Amino acid sequence: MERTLILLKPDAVSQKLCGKVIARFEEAGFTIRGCKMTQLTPEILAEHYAHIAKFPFYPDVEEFMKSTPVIALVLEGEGIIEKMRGMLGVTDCLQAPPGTIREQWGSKEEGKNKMCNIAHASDSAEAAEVEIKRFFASEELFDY
Ligand code: FUP
Repeated sequence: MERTLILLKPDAVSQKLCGKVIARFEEAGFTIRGCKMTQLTPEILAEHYAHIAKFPFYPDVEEFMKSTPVIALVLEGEGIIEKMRGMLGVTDCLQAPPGTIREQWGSKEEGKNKMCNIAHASDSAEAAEVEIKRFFASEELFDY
């Protein structure tokens, strides 16, 4: 069993799409191990997005990701990291395949199409371990 860290981004929260997105995860058979709403800060974003901090679009990403609280989830399932990235589609919502979450609900507006893409998901098992620890204390994760 594998775990991944999901962030439902401000575009999902403000468009009231969180329930629909979480329903897709549950329909796929994934188990919710942790769930919270949290306001991201510049400090946690600088950690989470260290790999893009050098790019000129980073200030826009920071501003967007702070614009409303986000919903953080830890989900579990067999091969969930690959399956989840398949369900979301690629970063650019204009390139995301039909039927994916980003194609269905992400922004198709030029300049927002790579940023307002509904959800973050960990891109490897190593990243998931670090990201889960970043957002959840051990007592906030549940085996049941
Ligand atoms: P992803 O793994 O799909 O979240 O994508 P990345 O780690 O490559 O990108 C991190 C964040 O930067 C995403 F929220 C989208 C944003 N981004 C842009 O805004 N513009 C770009 O050209 C690339 C990424």
